[in-house]
Amino acid sequence: MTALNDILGSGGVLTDAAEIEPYLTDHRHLYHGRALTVALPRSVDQISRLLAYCNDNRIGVVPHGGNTGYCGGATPDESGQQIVLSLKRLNRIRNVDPLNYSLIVEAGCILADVQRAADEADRLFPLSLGSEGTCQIGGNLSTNAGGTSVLRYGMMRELVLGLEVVLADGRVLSTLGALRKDNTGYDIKSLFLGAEGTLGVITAATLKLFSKVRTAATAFVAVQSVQAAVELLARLREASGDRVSSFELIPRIGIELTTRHIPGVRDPLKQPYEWHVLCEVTSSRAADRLDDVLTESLATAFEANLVLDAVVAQSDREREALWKIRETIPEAQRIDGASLKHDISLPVTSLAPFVTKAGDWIRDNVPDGQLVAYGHVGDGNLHFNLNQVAGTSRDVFLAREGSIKRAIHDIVRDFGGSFSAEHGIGRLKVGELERYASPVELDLMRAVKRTFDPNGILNPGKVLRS
Ligand code: 2HG
Ligand code: ZN
Repeated sequence: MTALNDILGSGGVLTDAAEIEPYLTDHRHLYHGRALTVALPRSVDQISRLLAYCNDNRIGVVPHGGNTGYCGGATPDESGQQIVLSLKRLNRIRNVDPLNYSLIVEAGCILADVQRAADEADRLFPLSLGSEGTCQIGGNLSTNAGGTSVLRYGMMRELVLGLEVVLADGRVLSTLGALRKDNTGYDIKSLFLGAEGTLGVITAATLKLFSKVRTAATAFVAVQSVQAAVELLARLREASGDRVSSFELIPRIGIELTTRHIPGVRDPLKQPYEWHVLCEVTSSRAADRLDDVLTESLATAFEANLVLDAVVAQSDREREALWKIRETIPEAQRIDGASLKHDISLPVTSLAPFVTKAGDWIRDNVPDGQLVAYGHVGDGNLHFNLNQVAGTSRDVFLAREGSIKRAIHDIVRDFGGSFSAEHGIGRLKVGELERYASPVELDLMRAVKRTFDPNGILNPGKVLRS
């Protein structure tokens, strides 16, 4: 402890059990660990010295951001021998360069603060997630976060120009240069994105900015089927000149859950439908008539029997009300009872047959589970979740998690999809990675891990078994 105090200075090491407690449980309360201590460094140099010390003494280090992850990636194990490394004090915006369309931020910056900094410079940082008021950029980078504007701007990986990373032995790798072109050998930085702190600790990043959105058109649309949603997206992309920024699937049950549990949510359509999409088209040109583009596309899709009904938001208030339905589905699911989550992705062409096949399997095999399939249909990413049916046993439902997950993920694999689209691996999906990644991929991943972290001190047991 003396060594840690020397490195981190006064207030840099938490010792009080009550202060440490919030760092020991993940967002979904799947895991509860113990920790030697929580380190709160204020500088890259302190992190560098801390990691060198931990590497020499074989102490596991668990990087910790806003703790909003879904897979337990930021929670220490039960040994009580690991140090939680909170990045929250590294939260400076180092530079904003509107002409280069870039900014440099530290890992502990809250995503919403980064969005605000971009906005103040008349630019857009487009990553957008339900947890944006709490999650930190370091976590977004380390989990390669997705969200609701991936369709237009890509996942976090695609928004990065450079990184600053502290390696396991304390050396600092800095590639913060704001270059859009840099073909100088292997793209080392890309390995840290989505690595969940198992290869190094990201301390800062140079991120891409875009032109600020000046006009948006948003519609809530009842569609004939999941296939109709996919076809509508293709039409809308073409009609809008590829300016669709969000295209989210919402099932009937999503509306029922949110109207039941979230104050102020109501179904914007006059009668109930089975499937809906919330879609948004945006432009940096204030004069663009996006409402017209959207309305015309919806009208022709109505004639083609893809669309059954629709409302187009007429004000910011109406737009926010439509988004609230989508954004509060996870919260409504949580309030409603136990749920099983499957963050899956497929080529959009396979979505409809997958939903039919996996939906049939659930109907036939999980009588106490209700399918709640929603999400980023434009990216081929569905949150193919199950909620416990009211009046059934929570324990009996949750006890079947393993076999249900296996069956659904096997169907996903048969359709050429992924068992983790945007939530990562963490501790939760280590077994899934072992099952679904090819032996070649696993060999390479293990070799990379050995090279970057030969003593296995970086987030042990996450992504790969330690
Ligand atoms: C979302 O898209 C999040 O709302 C959470 O990724 C999904 O709770 C979930 O399953
Ligand atoms: Zn999502």
